[in-house]
Amino acid sequence: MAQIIDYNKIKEASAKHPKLKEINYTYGTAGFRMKAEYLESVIFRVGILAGLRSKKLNSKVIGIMVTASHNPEADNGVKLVDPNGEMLEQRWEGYATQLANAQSEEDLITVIKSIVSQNEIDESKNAIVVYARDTRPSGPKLIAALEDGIKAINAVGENLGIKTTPQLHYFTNYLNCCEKPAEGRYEELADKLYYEKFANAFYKAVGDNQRLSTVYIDAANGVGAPKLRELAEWIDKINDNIFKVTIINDDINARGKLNFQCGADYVKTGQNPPLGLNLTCEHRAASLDGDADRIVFYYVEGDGTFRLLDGDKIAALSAGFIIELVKTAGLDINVGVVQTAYANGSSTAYLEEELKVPVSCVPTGVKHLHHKAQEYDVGVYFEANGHGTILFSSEARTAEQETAVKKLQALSELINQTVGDALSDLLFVESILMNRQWSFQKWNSIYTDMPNRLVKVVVSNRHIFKTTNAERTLVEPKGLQEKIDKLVAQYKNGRSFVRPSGTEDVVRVYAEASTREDCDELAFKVAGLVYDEAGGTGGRPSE
Ligand code: G16
Repeated sequence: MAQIIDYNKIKEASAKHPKLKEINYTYGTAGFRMKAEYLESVIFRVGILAGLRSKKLNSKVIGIMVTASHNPEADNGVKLVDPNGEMLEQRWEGYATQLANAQSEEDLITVIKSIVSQNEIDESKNAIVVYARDTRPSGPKLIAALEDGIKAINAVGENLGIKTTPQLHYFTNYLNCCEKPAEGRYEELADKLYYEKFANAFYKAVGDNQRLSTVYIDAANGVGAPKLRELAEWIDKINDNIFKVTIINDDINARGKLNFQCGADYVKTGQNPPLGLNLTCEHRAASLDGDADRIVFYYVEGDGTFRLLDGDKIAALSAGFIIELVKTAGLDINVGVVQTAYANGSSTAYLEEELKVPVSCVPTGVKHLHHKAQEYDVGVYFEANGHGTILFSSEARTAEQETAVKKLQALSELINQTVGDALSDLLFVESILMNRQWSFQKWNSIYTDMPNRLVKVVVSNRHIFKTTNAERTLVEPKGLQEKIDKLVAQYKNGRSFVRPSGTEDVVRVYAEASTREDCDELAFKVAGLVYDEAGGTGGRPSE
């Protein structure tokens, strides 16, 4: 039966999820994200948008993830996923914003009609949407609003229940490129197919190499905890002596614990271990974020010094291993790395000077890194915060002969190529370390991080900050960049930049310099400039 658009039905359904007058919604770094109580109308409308996109793309399946990832538990958000498992095409982000900000029901219909006509959408095409959520308490209510939106546009919706963001990306792509599952509920199938694929790929990638010690995983009290536990059980079923994991911060039911003093963002920003982990120098540990798309690794030295193995170190480890395999196999394929302004200066120098690999810098947000990485046969991309993956072009995937090529193929199967995925990244890193028989200490020694610091500044309006040059230069407020430059010039190897967050209501300040003292001083001086310039509303940033 044709799923023709019924505009009256949309109007009626929308009246149950009215837009809050005072809010102007913006599609940020990874979709809409804010306090959960402001999101009902937005999520209803995202259901409509996904239906339109599916119709536009000839009934391909569109994915929707309700999550606020690393943000506090009270926030929520929504990410849209295109049929190939990648983030929503950027042109459509504009439509998402228009829909979210349409004030009345009439305005909403006008926007929908204009999207239909601008894109020559055949209204009679079927539409199908799969959706999932993380463990946030606000999730069920927002999913109900989403379902109303999906029904209002007469699309078919498949609820996948609680999933990690990368599982949703993976399954969306799977449904569009592989044979549709003949039977079984999508909710269970999405888990099974994911575990089966990555467990088997891990087994293949580690070969006969001796397994390493247990890795302790801080799951941020989020969805990564149950999913990693199940994935580890699948690996055990294949071979119970290749992967040992102990999961901590796995309480997904208690209120207030999600991302609280734990998780990848907390560890990366504070450069400290999470709550609940008694880290000694024997431990290898890692932290996921709230929707398990980021991972950072770490350990402590004998003298208690904390050592972070962040996204930059993951990129360096991966690129180094891949380049070696490519050389051994005598393959003529180009490997490149994509970073953002947050990449540690030492990591860029290591990649360019030691590994001799081309490095590009793009704005924050995996959507930007992903597109750039597609320009290489093998494109390695990781944000310093631990969000990233590796893209293998089909040329690299089908090359045959020799162990190195087989290993490359195994690696290409082990990484979730739709999006950064903490669980697949964990197995990927572990397999390289096993192949190399490297400790975390050895991995860390490939280069020494420049002391660096991230500071969040709360201001009354972060949108006055505009950047250029892959976010490394401020264009507005006028004159502020010159003041920052003057400060930076006073520090050896000083570097600092300022940008508005696209996921939190803050301005982010990054600084690095030759010494810890210089770096901290620079970071807080720049943060002070931002605070003064933009009428800071929180406390003045200080150590
Ligand atoms: C999201 C994006 C990342 C980005 C991060 C922080 O991560 O997917 O690419 O680095 O937000 O962005 P911003 O600095 O603009 O707040 P996640 O894990 O929160 O979805």
